[in-house]
Amino acid sequence: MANLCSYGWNNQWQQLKNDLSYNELEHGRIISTHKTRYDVATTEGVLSCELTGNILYTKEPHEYPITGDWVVFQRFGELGIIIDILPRTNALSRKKSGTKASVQHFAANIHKAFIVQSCDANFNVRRTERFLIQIVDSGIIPILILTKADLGIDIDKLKQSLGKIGEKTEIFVTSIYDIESIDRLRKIINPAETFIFIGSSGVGKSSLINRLCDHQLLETSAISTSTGKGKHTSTRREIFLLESGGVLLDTPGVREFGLAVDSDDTIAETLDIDQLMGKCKFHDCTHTSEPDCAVLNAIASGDLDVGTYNSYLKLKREAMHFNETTYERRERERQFHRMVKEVIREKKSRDSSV
Ligand SMILES: Nc1nc2c(ncn2[C@@H]2O[C@H](COP(=O)(O)OP(=O)(O)OP(=O)(O)O)[C@@H](O)[C@H]2O)c(=O)[nH]1
Ligand SMILES: [Mg+2]
Ligand SMILES: [Zn+2]
Repeated sequence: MANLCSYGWNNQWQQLKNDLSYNELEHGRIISTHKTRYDVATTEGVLSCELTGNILYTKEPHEYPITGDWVVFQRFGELGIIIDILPRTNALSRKKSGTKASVQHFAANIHKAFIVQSCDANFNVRRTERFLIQIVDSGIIPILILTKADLGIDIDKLKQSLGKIGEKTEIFVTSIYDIESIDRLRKIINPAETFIFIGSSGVGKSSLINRLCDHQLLETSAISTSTGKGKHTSTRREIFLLESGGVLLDTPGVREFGLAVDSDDTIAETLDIDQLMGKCKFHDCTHTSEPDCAVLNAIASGDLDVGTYNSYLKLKREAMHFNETTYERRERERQFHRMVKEVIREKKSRDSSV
């Protein structure tokens, strides 16, 4: 019987489960999601689960379980039915690509996020900022990892180019060919904490996880009753366990981000220009053309990097656009619900007058 504490189950989760009166149900953690099926780590290995009709018909698809969620389920032979999702401590989200802005959550209940970039052409300060803002805004602690240090690139120069964000965030330099660099990283992965690896395709996220896992649980998903073939399928695992107890997430959702933040405060704070902003002459200064703008003055005097400033304007525009479209969508939904209620009311009054 596997101990779910290694997946991060603890007294707080147990308490939450009790408070919601789910004592009769089993619990488990989502280790990967498929279209209509979820692989759940349970006390008896990985169980293939589906959603109860209640979730399917009362929740929106963006409220369905995601990797990292703790769920309660009922077992029916080789299949589980997910009854509910325990309230998340946090979730990482991104803006769904396409014209309409809508948030897509892709990983839940995370303590720390590793922003992974390789020491080659992939390294990009602006991308680092984008990842950093989304992570901080989600209430997750960020850590920077520079991989492929063996490629012979000037690491100090790379670190310098990160400017203020490099000073504020812990940075690890790794190579899969340098065991000590992996050991240093392993030391900060605490037992029972959940870590997510974020970064573009090819930067070495999976390679790092492979090196960090001294021991990997080999499990196969349950026999598929939905296809009736009774065949073992291998699990596309997105959660990995370290022997020391750390839980590592490697999900495909993390490769590109569209900014999905509610206010631009996190953007200014992360880019370290929030204090400057407080010194502008006008309290509603847009920092673009106003006289006595502390931000523009700092650029002129060389105290603020113009690249950081441009990044701030761009990300702020993106966040603003995201919020407008989210607002419009919510408004449309509200109007639709109002209309439905009206129709029901009219029908009821017609029925009662017959
Ligand atoms: N030289 C060098 N190559 C590395 C290192 N780490 C990973 N690689 C190589 O980089 C390539 C991509 O590594 P992956 O671990 O698959 O990258 P990933 O970030 O998981 O990519 P996706 O799963 O597509 O998001 C592979 O060919 C690795 O062998 C490293 O430290 N040094
Ligand atoms: Mg990978
Ligand atoms: Zn200003």
